[in-house]
Amino acid sequence: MTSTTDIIQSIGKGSIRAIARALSKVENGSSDSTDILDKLFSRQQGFTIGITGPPGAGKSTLVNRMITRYRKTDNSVGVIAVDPSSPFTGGALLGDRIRMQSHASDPKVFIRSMGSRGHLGGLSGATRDASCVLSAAGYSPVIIETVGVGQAEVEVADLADITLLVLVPGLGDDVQSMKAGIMEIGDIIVLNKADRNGIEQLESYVKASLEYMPPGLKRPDVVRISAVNGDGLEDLWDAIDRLVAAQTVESRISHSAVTTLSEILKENGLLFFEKLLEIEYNGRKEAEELILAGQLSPYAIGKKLLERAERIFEHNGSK
Ligand SMILES: Nc1nc2c(ncn2[C@@H]2O[C@H](COP(=O)(O)OP(=O)(O)OP(=O)(O)O)[C@@H](O)[C@H]2O)c(=O)[nH]1
Ligand SMILES: [Mg+2]
Repeated sequence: MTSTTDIIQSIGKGSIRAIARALSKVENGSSDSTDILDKLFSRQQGFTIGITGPPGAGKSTLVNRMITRYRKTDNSVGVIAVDPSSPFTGGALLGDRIRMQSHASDPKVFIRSMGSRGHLGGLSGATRDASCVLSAAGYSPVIIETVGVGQAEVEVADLADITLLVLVPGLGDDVQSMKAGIMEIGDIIVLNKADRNGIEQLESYVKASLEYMPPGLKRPDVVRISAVNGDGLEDLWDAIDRLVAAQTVESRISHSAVTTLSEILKENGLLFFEKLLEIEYNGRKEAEELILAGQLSPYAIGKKLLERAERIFEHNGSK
């Protein structure tokens, strides 16, 4: 199994090996990954659920519950475990922790840990592409678990069709210090560990914070659960189902088309200008040295590269 066509055909037949192969290719940004994604993009049928929140909030425990829930209706479930803190080991720990749980031997559950590796678009680009592969392979939902509350998580929110922000009692300063905007990344704010003390305070705090959301933005649902003992999960599933029902395959694809195109423009732009940098200055390192030596500013270099690009377009007869 080597050619893109073979891989695409095998994915169509549900070959786990082909899916794993395609995932490695997109994760590493290998040269044929674009062709694979090109063929798969419009085949995406399912929906994606992003789950984010601080370390230890119970995200994986919730993912496990969610897998059980969707397996009851015979959905195939994909899970991408993202760990922004380890770009090279690819969040292996995270994935292992999930894997150890009850679904590891179920052939209709595909769990993958994700690192940014060679992908031009970094971790979020790699996650976006992996999610495209799994969704086109028939997994629905594709669940994306990301640790933390920062830029990487906002990017996940942008990527997923539905986003859950998981908070827990006792975060104290962590929650207090979260940027106000963080509350806006979740379609649903899940208050987990409701079996613990402090859940009341957390709920009051979260609801009070939501009062300050800018007008016009949709207020997220707030649902209390205990992922460990199962309390509140039915309410959470209802909240998710309502959001899913408000979307269509077309609305999801069109959202994905807009965000993916915009990221690909950035990624390609970077490639293009890195090449020009190579031509004009022997690459990024030498350009940086010129800047550090005080000979050129980054602005002068940027301007020079744009001028160079314009000359190329003129030479090729731009429209
Ligand atoms: N008391 C209680 N503990 C819970 C609940 N949900 C999860 N836990 C526990 O919290 C700990 C962390 O759970 P995980 O599911 O690994 O949390 P996570 O958010 O995936 O953690 P990272 O991936 O490391 O960020 C485990 O010991 C869970 O058993 C809950 O509802 N109540
Ligand atoms: Mg986890």
